[in-house]
Amino acid sequence: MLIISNPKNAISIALNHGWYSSALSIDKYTTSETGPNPWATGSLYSDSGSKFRWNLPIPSAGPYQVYAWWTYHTNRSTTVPYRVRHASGTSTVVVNQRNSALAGQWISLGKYELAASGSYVEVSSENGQASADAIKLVPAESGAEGSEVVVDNRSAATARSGSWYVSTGKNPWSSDSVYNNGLGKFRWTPTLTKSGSYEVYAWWTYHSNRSTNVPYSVRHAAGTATVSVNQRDSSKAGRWVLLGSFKLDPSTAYVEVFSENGQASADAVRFVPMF
Ligand SMILES: [Ca+2]
Repeated sequence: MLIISNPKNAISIALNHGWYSSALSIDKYTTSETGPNPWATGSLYSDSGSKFRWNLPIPSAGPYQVYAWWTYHTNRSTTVPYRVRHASGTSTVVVNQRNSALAGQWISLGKYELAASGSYVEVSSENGQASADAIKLVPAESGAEGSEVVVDNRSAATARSGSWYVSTGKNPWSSDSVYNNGLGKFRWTPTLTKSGSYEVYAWWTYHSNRSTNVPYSVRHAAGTATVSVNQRDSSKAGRWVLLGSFKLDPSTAYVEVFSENGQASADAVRFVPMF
């Protein structure tokens, strides 16, 4: 895993492979003195109309999970575009940097095939104030140790009871999400290669009819844990929300969501190995 930090930090940090490089261009981004929890020692921000680019020196072409870290401020834009230049073009991922719950941590921008040269990530303040802090790349060869696993509602590795309908909720993971107004449950079963501790995240979509008390249950190595979430809070929808860290056994692990307390959205779940 390599981590490329912003030039303010000067030192870029490499984990695991002892490899590092630094980021390149700054354009009208200034130091954010107040943004809490920067990666390393500081972050940058721009109020409008500027881009910040991290050039990605890729050790070898292939699939990578790309993550961004930014800092929170009340003036941040709620629609900050990150653009990922990958082997087959450029993809834009829009994030809400005014949501303090998402700042100061690694947020996935997705998985991309990256070429050995010319790959970059760019953040833009074209929609208002944007923070530029750090980018992390994790090689994502299938089954490689350290790879995260995402199971979407459209995956074959799901099961359901009750009536689940395609939702109009915005920002689904992948193509769509489903919801249930009656009694039902929806299960995602990951293909994990190794027992160990995983961070388990859920992604759902917002609708004003969603329940404020939607239970997810995580089947872990020692039993089942239930975590209830508020799916009527639009600031928590359309993104990864951490349900917790659990020791998972590949032969038993799954996540379920229940509509027993009112309308529930089922979209995707994500397992990030902590080893
Ligand atoms: Ca989905």
